[in-house]
Amino acid sequence: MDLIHSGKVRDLYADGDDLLLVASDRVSVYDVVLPTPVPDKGRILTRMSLWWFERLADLLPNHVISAEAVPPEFAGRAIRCRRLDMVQVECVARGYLTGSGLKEYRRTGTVCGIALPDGLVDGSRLPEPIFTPTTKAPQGQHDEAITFADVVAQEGAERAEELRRLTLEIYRRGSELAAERGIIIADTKVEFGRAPDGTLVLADEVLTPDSSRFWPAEEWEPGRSQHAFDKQYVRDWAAATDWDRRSPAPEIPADVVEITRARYVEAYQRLTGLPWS
Ligand code: Q0Q
Repeated sequence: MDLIHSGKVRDLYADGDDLLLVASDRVSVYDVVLPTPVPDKGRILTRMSLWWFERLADLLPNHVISAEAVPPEFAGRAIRCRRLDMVQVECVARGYLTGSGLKEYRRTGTVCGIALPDGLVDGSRLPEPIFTPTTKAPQGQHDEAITFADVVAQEGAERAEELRRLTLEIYRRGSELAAERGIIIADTKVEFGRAPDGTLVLADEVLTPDSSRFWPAEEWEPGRSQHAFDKQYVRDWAAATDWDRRSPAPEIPADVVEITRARYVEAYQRLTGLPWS
């Protein structure tokens, strides 16, 4: 088993012809990995991805081979998956305006070349969800927003249209189900690969708090930055310290770790309706 990609909170191993996508208990805020793990985070997000893969299987195939056939040390927080030819586009859908999209909107009135109404603020709900793709920047660099025309130039019109359609449909299904359970999924990033026959396959993780912005619906208030369902307690704690937000970060206090773990458990239970065990 060889480590072929190491991300901030996930690792990818080659195991024969297959891959192992392993989720850690690490948490990253302000793009810095914190030194204190949040117990069960990797298992909770892995199980959340698997739950979504099942619910999206009628829409498109996914890369999951097995969630059980993984090394014991990764039990419950790894997925054995098919090795795919990954599409070199970060496929993002946004239902709300914040983060890099808000910055671009404030400069240009558009996001990825899509004109938006005047007067939108941080956290505004968009008239309808939009496809806002980015490049896949190398580790440590920021992904660059690109237009749909750029995706067409890179992938061809038919494939670009399919990427947009599937990304928006995945977001629509996820955000509608989450909203019924009191969670706003403001935006999400999905990754696709191509199977040997050219079919698009849903890969990576899907509709998790690491690949998406999860906001508690009851606290939504456009005009200010929204509270992240999962990371807000860590962010609030960090803001109350003198940490300069650069690595290395200080250890997270035990009570903040426990609250954060409980938020991941609550997100899982509210979304899936299943008890976390
Ligand atoms: C693949 N990644 C993500 C990543 C750093 C994971 C490559 N089925 C696949 C997948 C998947 N999933 C990948 N490649 C080929 N086939 C996933 C972005 C990056 C750590 C973990 N990179």
